[in-house]
Amino acid sequence: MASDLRGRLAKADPFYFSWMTFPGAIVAGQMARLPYEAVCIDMQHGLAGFTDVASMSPAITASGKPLVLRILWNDPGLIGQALDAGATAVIVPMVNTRAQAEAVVKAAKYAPMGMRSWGGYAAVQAAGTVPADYLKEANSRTMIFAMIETEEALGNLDAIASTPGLDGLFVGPNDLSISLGFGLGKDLKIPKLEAAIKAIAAAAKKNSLVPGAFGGSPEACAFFAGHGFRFIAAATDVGLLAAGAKALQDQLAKI
Ligand code: 3PY
Ligand code: MG
Repeated sequence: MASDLRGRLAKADPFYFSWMTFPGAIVAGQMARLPYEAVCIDMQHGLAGFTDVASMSPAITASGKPLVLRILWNDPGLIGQALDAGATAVIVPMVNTRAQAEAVVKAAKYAPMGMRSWGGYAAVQAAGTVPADYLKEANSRTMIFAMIETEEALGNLDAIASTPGLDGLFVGPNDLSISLGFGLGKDLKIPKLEAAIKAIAAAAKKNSLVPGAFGGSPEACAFFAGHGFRFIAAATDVGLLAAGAKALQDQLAKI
C-alpha cells in the first residue's frame, strides 16, 4: 500500500496536514503539492460531495500522500464510502458515547473485527495493490479518528477512548468550546476548555491512541503540539488563500 500513515503517526513529532473546503481535482492536486504530510477533504462543513471526492482522491493519492476524509456524520454508510474512495484516515464528527464509538469501528473494519462491506475498488487503486492484499491489510492500514467535541463526549471520554479498534481522538475546538458555553474556539486557554483538551490528550495516551486536533492557525498548532497532539490540521485552503493574498497585497503596497 502507498502510504504508511500508522507508522508515521507512531513517531513523536507532529504530523501537520492541510484541510480542504473547496471541491475540485485541480485544487486538490495543488494542495497535495504543498509542504504538508496529508490532505483532508472536509465533507462536513466543506463543499465537496462524494462525486467531487471521487475525482479529488486520485489527485491527492497520486502524490503519495495519504487522503484524510472528515465525513458528514457518524453513519456506517458514510464511513464505508469514505474508505472505499481511498481515505487512509477517516475523521468522524460528534462521537459522544461508547456505543457510537463502537458503531464507528464496526463500520470501518472488515470482519471479524467489524462489518465493513466489500467494494473499495478506488481504495485498492489508491493503495497500489490488488483486492486480496487490500482486504488483508485494510484493517491495520486505515485509521479511524473519533471527534471529541461536546460536553457529553467529555463525560464519556474513557469509555470512548478504550473502544477496541479505534485509532485516534480528534478535537474539534470550535464545537467543544461552543458546547462548554464559550462560543467559537478562539481562546483555547480558557481554563475549562484547556483542561478538557488536556484530558483528551491524556485519554489518548492512556489508551495508545493518536491524539489529533483541528488547528488551522500557527498559534493553535503550537498550542495543540504543546499539549502532545500529533495529528494536526494545520492549514485550510481558505486560510492559505487569504494569507497568500494578504502577503501579496503587502508587497504591492510597498511598490
Ligand atoms: C470544530 O472545531 O468543531 C471542528 O469540527 C473543526 O472543523
Ligand atoms: Mg466540529
